[in-house]
Amino acid sequence: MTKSEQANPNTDELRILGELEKKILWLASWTIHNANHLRESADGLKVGGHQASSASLATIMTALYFRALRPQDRVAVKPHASPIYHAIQYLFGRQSRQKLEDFRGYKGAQSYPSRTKDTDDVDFSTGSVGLGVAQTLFSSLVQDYVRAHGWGLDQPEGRMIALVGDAELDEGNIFEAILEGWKQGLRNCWWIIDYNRQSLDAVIREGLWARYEALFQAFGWDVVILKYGSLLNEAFREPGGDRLRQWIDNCPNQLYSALVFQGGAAWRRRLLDEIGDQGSVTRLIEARSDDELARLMTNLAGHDLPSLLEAFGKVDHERPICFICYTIKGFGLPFAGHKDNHAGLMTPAQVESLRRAMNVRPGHEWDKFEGLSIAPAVLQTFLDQVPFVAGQRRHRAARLPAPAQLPVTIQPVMSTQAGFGALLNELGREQSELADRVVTTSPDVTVSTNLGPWVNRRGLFAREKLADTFKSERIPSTFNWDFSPKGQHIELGIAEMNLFTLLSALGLSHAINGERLIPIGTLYDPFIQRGLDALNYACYQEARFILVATPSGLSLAPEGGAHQSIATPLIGLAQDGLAAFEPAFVDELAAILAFAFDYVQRAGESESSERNWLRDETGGSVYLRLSTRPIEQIKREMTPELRQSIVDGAYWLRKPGPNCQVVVAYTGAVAPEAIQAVGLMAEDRRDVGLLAVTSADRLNAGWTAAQRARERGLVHARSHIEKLLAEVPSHCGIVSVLDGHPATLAWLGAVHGHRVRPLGVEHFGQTGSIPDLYRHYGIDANAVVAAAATLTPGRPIRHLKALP
Ligand SMILES: Cc1ncc(C[n+]2csc(CCOP(=O)(O)OP(=O)(O)O)c2C)c(N)n1
Ligand SMILES: [Mg+2]
Repeated sequence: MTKSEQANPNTDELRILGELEKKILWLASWTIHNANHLRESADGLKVGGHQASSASLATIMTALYFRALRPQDRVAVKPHASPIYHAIQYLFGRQSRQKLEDFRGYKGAQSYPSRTKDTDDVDFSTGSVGLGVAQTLFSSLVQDYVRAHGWGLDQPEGRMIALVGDAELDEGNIFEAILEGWKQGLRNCWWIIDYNRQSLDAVIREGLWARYEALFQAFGWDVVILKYGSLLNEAFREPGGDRLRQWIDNCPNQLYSALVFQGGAAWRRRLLDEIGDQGSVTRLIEARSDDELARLMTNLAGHDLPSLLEAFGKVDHERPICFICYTIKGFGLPFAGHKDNHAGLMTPAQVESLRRAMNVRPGHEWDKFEGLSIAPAVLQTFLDQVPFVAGQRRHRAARLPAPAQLPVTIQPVMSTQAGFGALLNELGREQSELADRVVTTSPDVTVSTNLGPWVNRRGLFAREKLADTFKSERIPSTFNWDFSPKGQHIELGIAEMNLFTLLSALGLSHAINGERLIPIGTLYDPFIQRGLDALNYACYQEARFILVATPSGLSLAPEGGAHQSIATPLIGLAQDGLAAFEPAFVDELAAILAFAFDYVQRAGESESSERNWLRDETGGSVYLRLSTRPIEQIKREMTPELRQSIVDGAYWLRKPGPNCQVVVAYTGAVAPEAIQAVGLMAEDRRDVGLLAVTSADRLNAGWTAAQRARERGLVHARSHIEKLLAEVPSHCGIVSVLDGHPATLAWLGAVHGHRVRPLGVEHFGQTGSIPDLYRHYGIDANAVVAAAATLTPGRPIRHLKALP
């Protein structure tokens, strides 16, 4: 086929596409109606369905999926176009009728396209608006990264495409992404804006398209505005057409929407009122019936297959493109254009009339080609030859061998953050496949999170080489800031949302590009909250990465009060798909990082492992909460048993005796305070135990899973924490302590019914030295001893100083 044949389909093909467009609109409407009908009769609840949002994209998605897309392209579909997406996949034979019947129900097709929960080949999940859009941009960058390293060159380059709601563009993360895309030389990315001028609540501001146009152009994107369809363009060429065009161009969004809703007679009245005395334009209007006039006036390019196919087909470059497609929310449905249509559902009578208009007989609603004017065999042959479904779309990549132990030189006094820098430095020195596949990234905190030594060894990534001028000018500097296509660090601007979205894209490379990467992202712990929705999104898509957050808690004392993080350990505990660790010592960190390199690559389907009742075969992402506080390291041999316990979440640093009265359970940087407190109590409380908790998250997850297993009849299921606490006598009290919210460890008492006094941080903001702050917030050795004295009866603990 020549370029122009590709761009312009013949009339037969256009007819087929028109029929398919009708069919997906019907199937999506029926899916929503049917699901609601079933729900309503069962429990009286309606579930919404976003028919209007879906219909808005029906033509664009017809043009894309049935013609313009190639198997290597990846698409983030606007959340509310999910019914249209599933209908398309149903026609391709990749979605079952059962799942459509169960739309929005248990195990049915998902309300919003889901990469993990849907079974019909969703490329990127969407739902929280703005995130899927940015994901496509970062996926383009990751594709470039992979290819620049010489991997995946046997695969064709794909386009990363987002179908974007116009109100979705209010989300700030989109603009953060655009800026980053410009810095990184974005290519092969299309954003197709469904410019229906409606959001959830209302009709949007006038003239937004012009702001979008200027904005995208400013960041190096091509902008293609698709406003009028072929019918309107033809009418504009008729006598009086200019006047009609002027009228539409000036028509406010609200009025246009209202007339769309009201239909042909209202269009005629309004047009004749406003421009009817102007000669030839009157004839242009009068020459059309009400229906024809309504068809003409709603013939926007976003609902005009020839315009869309031409625009998509003629792209012959890799620059990023923003298509602004004028559409009508609810196009083809009775509530088209109505400003309240977002959650609108069709009444049974409206569904009946749509059924009649679509020639669908009762009982044949799910028949693929029911009511279409083209022979089923012809339609099926066409569908079988659609380019999009002609190739493999999901890839797999082999697992890289990860060593059980990572080399590192441990200084006598060291912070976990320094340990992390040293571990990566050693990794960067080695030649191994794993080290070559590691890609680090950081939002302008590369140096302050200790990635500097690694970056010095492995370089920064850019598609074009860029030398460090300080180096070429021979100005001494600790860091070598050379960019090259072989570099392994992607330096980002400060926006944390971009960090998480990039991690999401890097962490899906094995499935999208067929090339495995081991992404490591660093940031300051408190800023996890800045990007939390994007982190959650990355986990929901099952992207795999290692997140290193440092400094954290009060222990960053000199950095100031505003940056103290309290809630992040609870995020670590609660976030699905993310195993959170907070080691105190560098040898623990080495064991955890080695585990993480393997864990992020796992993809087993099996249930909890019987050893610790965690989802260890399934794998996931990893969050390391680290500290800048240098603490005295323990000289010890790392045995396989100790390594396993560290990874499972806890071990006895001092095992309690049979008469134990107090256990101190600590996490992270407060280890010296916990150790000191145990020493201070030793004379006045018997057999004091010291439990090092390296992962409250994994302990808690294992405990929960083991309980559930027992409730299912597996009476011997025991989790790691249950085994650790099994020998602790029931009269013993537990004082838990961490530089984070006390609830992180408070649940330990529920495991075997021990009383717990959880210490931690509930307020923040005070500056000071670490001793000042630990005393102020009550997580120093004195606070631990005071808690133990109150919790456990016995003689006064002599070393307890008066608390200030
Ligand atoms: C982060 C986030 N905030 C709010 C919502 C709720 N919400 C869903 S759709 C929508 C408006 C969408 O408007 P637009 O993007 O123009 O799509 P349309 O409905 O016009 O198809 C809102 C506010 C959401 N899904 N995600
Ligand atoms: Mg909209």
